[in-house]
Amino acid sequence: MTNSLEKILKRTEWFREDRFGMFIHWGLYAIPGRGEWVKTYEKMTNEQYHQYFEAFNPVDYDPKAWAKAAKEAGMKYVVLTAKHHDGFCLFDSKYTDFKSTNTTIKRDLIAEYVEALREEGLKVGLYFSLIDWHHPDYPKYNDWHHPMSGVEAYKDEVIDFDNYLNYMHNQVEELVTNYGKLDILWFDFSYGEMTGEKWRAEELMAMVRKHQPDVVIDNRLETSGEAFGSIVSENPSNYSGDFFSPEQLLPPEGIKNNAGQPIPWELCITMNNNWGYNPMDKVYKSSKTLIRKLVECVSKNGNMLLNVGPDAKGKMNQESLRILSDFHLWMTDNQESIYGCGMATDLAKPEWGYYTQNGNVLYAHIFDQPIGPLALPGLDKTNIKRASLLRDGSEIKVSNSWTTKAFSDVTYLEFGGVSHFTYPLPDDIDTVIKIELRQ
Ligand code: FHN
Repeated sequence: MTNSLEKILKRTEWFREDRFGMFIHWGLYAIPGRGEWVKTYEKMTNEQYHQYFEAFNPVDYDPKAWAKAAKEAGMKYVVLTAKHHDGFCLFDSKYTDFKSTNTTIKRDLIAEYVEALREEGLKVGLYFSLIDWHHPDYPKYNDWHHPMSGVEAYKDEVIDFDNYLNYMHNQVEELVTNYGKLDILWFDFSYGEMTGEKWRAEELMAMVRKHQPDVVIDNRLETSGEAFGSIVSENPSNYSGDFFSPEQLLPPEGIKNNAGQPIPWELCITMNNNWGYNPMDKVYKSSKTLIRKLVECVSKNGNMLLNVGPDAKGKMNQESLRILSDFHLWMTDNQESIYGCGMATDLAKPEWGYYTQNGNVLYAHIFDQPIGPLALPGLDKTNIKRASLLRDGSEIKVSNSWTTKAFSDVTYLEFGGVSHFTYPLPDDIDTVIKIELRQ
């Protein structure tokens, strides 16, 4: 088995078309409601954390509703935490009792989730934590992420890490064999010496590729959101992953490998500041900000994976649903400027917003209100076949205003009947002009 940019681009063809997905962080940590790292932040033992296993009974769990919400918002794929760092499995693993089928709800929540996604025609993604704070053979005392890090009782503990890796590999094999075709496998995360072959990543990837040859994988068998890994090298490893996965930070420009070739990447981002449910975290980004970040990602040849953290009952909260509804409104009018689009490689970023492009069609995403006509620096007006407001198809004229005469080498567009008048942008979030080019 070998890897290459060619194979990466082939696997990610649909991924680079779809551009927009939903991340879902959900598990026992929704009960304390203080984020998915609560076990570590509050240094809970397995016994102390077990109270949430006992209490877990998401009576409102309805993956069909989740799938509909994602589809309505214009998302094309969903990635759900099958197991997060706390080690609790939303799936019926035969290798542990710490799973949803042993709780009050007694259901394989992943089985229902993958079925619901497929019913809505959405691509199926599973997140799987390489880290496991529940398993007895995972490092504790010297591991700076573990809840029992630095706890004297674990200082001289002897663990069998290979036994943990067998457990971890076996669970990955359950996920890649028991739930049908998977489109994304989102491993999380490598750190310090815990990377690559420390996970027996070659063996893991050989198994994954045997069962799911086309599944798209992130780069976190080698790193986490803070570094590229070998995906940018001339010879990506077999476990380089198929996309770079920056987290809560938008790359300043598109991502390229060391040979200057664009590589796939996906920004994962929260709506507030927590991945897992946290009702006290009311700091939600505006829909306007999040929609504009999706545009920015696509303008830089990237995807955006927008997170929702459902509550202990299994419901998405009102703040999240409101943002998804705003995405629905904007994507309904403008999805053509997102799906299948990427960077406008022949044009510099305009001062008023961003370009996205798909073949001979350029999309001007106008964030800032122009005064009078809008300048399109670098765009040859003779190359414009037609310009229109994407959402309703109405004509947008190439300007012939007297105010633009001094800049005759610059292409301007005008929005209203009087060419030098200033008209309010039709869409305060992002006014999208479709510009059909002659070549
Ligand atoms: O530790 C996790 C965190 O809880 C969350 O799952 C994010 C999502 O990308 N990944 C890790 C932090 O990088």
